[in-house]
Amino acid sequence: TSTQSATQDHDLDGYDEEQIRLMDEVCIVLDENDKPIGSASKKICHLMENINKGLLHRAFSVFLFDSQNRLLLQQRASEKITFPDMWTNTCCSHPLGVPGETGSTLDAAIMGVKRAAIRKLDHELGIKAAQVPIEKFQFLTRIHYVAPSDGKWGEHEIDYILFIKADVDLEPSPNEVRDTKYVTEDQLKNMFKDDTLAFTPWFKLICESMLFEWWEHLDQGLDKYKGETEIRRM
Ligand code: DMA
Ligand code: MN
Repeated sequence: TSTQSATQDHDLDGYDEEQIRLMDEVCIVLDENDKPIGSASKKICHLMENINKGLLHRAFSVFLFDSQNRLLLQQRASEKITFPDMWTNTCCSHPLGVPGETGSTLDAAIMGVKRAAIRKLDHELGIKAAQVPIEKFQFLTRIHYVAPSDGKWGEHEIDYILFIKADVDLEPSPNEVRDTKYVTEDQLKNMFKDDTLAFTPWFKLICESMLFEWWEHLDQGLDKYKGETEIRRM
């Protein structure tokens, strides 16, 4: 039940202990216009039975490019409760319901997700904050999407898309990340043709819509695309 700590919870039997512990993180619950209306545990937010009733939370997706404009991908660890073993963008997670990471105005929310991104790039990939300074992140847009994972678990998020260009040192956490890979646009397009590989639904949505156009404009600056205020419904 909702009053129970995730570590004592039946829904989570058999999963990795660290991933179970992280299900107690506090996510920001939103209305359809991205206004914070409360908070709920990561576990509550990712159960399809709650998502089917409309429960929506805030998230972010980082796309990190190296100095050669290659995109860093990660393959999610087998231990992940949602979307295990799938290839995806550099790093995804949730800003927490704490003062520095929440925000009601769009500007404050963008600052909040950038702080959360720095926290999770270190936690998942071992990238130190000094290599990803907050002013280097560029906010592109917000994507509202829903995606079931395995029937019981899934996602329903307003996802802030962040780009950053930085050369970084990696030290992935094994129970978060199974593998990493830098790809060019052509290499990523070829990965999509390989049906032994699985991709997360949000990464596919972003690839099928804006990613390649944004990617091609990395060096002209993203001014034309940055800071979109409309939420894209996908
Ligand atoms: C959640 O990512 C965010 C998006 C955009 C799907 P996640 O499942 O990797 O979150 P966490 O790393 O916190 O488990
Ligand atoms: Mn989520």
